[in-house]
Amino acid sequence: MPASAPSAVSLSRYLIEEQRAGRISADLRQLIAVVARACTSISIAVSKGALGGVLGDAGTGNVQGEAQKKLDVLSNDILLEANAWGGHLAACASEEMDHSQPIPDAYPRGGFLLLFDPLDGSSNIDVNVSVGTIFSVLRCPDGVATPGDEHFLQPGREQVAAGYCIYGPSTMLVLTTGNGTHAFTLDREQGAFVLTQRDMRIPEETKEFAINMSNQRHWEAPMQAYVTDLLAGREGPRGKDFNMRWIASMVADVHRILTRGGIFIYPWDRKDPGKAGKLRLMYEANPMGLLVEQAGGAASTGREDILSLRPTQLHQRVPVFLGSKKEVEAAVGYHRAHDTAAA
Ligand code: AHM
Ligand code: MG
Repeated sequence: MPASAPSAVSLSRYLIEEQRAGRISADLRQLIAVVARACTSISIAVSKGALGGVLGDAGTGNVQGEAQKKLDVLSNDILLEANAWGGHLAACASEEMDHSQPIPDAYPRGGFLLLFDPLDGSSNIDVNVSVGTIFSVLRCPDGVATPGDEHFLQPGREQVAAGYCIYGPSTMLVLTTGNGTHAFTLDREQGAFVLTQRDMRIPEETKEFAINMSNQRHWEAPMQAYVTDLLAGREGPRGKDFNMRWIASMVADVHRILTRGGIFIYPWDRKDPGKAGKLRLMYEANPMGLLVEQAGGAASTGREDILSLRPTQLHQRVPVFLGSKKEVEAAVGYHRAHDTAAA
């Protein structure tokens, strides 16, 4: 290595420098370090595949009525156990648990609330496609000794940190503490995350969209109109050809968008009209929304900014449009035009 080459910046060093600059507290730094360690353990379990005996269904269901995979349950346990005793957290909530759990009485409670989807995209585990962990950190309201679900119901703008860890060909942690979105790659030999992309930026414009097209017939009118125009390509009103990608693993689709731009959409549909969408606000849309906004992109329900929504339930679902800013604005424009004409 030439003498002038900068030495690698580990996640620990990055976090300490953020703390020294007064942008994060020591407690938040330690909390993120614990989450990153738990993600390293999940990465090891995921990468063992069939050899680890962890593939397949756990034979249980979660609060959303979805079958749990063994790795969903294992990842949830790893995150809970790692975060129980550090003293930085007051409570945890997870896609895999009906209600939030306060830190057990045996341990000191800290000032933060942690939400996570321990293994997002878990239907992809058995086919060896990238999956990931998504997390969001909120402050525990002052004076609350034993937090309950209601204390988690804060708008996404209140997040003090958000991130995901993607278990793909390499394991990467993508993190924001409100000062840009940064990517760290796991050095498996050293067991440490190394900063590999500072300040990720999503191009404002894109020619790539991500959506599960098989739901098309269930979408509402403005979604039909928007996607019809994307598919019309160069000859249509958008005047350019679009490409489509759908991994069915939000972490992998969002990682692609943070890397090269695009729009990710999971809209409301009529398949299950009682549900506001498929994805969950508190531990999927909000953390991804903050990461994307911090990288210069946008996150919307099609009608409102995701990060401004006032949550009403821990496991609330929400339509999601996120990624390249101008493309999200275009999709929002179709909804606005439709709603105005209908008014
Ligand atoms: P999960 O949290 O139960 O894994 O579900 C969320 C996943 C996302 O990762 C992905 O974007 C979406 O579900 C895929 O849904 P579909 O199978 O309808 O395409
Ligand atoms: Mg999930």
